Amino acid sequence: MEDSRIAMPIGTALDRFIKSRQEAFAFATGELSQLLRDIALSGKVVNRDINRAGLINLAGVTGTQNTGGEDQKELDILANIRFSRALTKGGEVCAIISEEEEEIIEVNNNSSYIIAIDPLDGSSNIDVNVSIGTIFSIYRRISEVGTPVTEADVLQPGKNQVAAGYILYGSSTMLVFTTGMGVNGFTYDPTLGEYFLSHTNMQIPDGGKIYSVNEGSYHSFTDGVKNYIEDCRDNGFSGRYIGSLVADFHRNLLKGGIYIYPSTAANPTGKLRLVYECNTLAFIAEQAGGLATDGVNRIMDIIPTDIHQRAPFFIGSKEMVERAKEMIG
Ligand code: AHM
Ligand code: MG
Repeated sequence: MEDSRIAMPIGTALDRFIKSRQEAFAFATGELSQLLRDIALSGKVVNRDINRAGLINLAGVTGTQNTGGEDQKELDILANIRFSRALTKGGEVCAIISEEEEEIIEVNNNSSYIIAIDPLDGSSNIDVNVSIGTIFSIYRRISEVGTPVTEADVLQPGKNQVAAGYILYGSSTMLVFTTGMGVNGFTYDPTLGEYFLSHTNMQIPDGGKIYSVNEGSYHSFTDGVKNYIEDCRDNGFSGRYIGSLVADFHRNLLKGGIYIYPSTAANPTGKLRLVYECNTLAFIAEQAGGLATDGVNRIMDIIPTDIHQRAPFFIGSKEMVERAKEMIG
């Protein structure tokens, strides 16, 4: 089998990259490749919506709330529709778990994959022109193809992911993903309507000088978390917090750093969702040489009991996450 970690040249088009990876798998049926293509295409559509949001009255709140009781924005709902429609029509998944839907959406029982997705993360930044993202995880079903999806299919630990990625709608739009053979990043060229490989085999530095946490909640952190933040300050690290998980994570991936969303008074079990936020980024972080923990357990070892459950989250450069775990433990 070809070593598919061999870097492809910068500028390789996404489609070509996916095809070459598919050929490296003896068992590949092409379903996963098509699924990645569907996600990439929906990302283009959402990117277009975001770019025009201020012009077409898409930036406001809808008056409705999502599964976690958070206000939904027009774009949250639109992005959910865009991805759900493409994934349903594409037919490569048997079920969709979405942050915007209370229940699992059952799609095509003859498909092998399950997708968990936060269609548009960083809601508070949607209407102020700040970076936001899409986060997705893909699992292979455990139950037999052709039968209804089971609880065991949708409550798999993160270590079972076969692919995971995010789209960052930032100063440029990027798709970053892993299929368990390293992490690669593709930059979207809007003039050509195509993603091109721009970051090959991404590695997060072992150490870093950036810590990302909402310090407004400092008073409700545990002493251990407070001590770790003090430690970052004593070391002269920079505080950088956008408030969009994908954007904060992406910066730390490139530069080295730690992102923290611990338990708080408002969110006693953390705010971020295990299945379609924490696990996704944990897979990417580990593939890039980093770590992700809830403070005690490796994120990807946790067996979910609910598709929307939350977890405290510490993710980023290996040495920083290890130090944080040591100090909060
Ligand atoms: P969302 O899924 O409702 O957008 O919430 C997740 C977001 C993350 O992107 C971000 O890191 C975090 O919530 C910010 O929360 P806070 O405003 O409490 O700091
Ligand atoms: Mg979210």
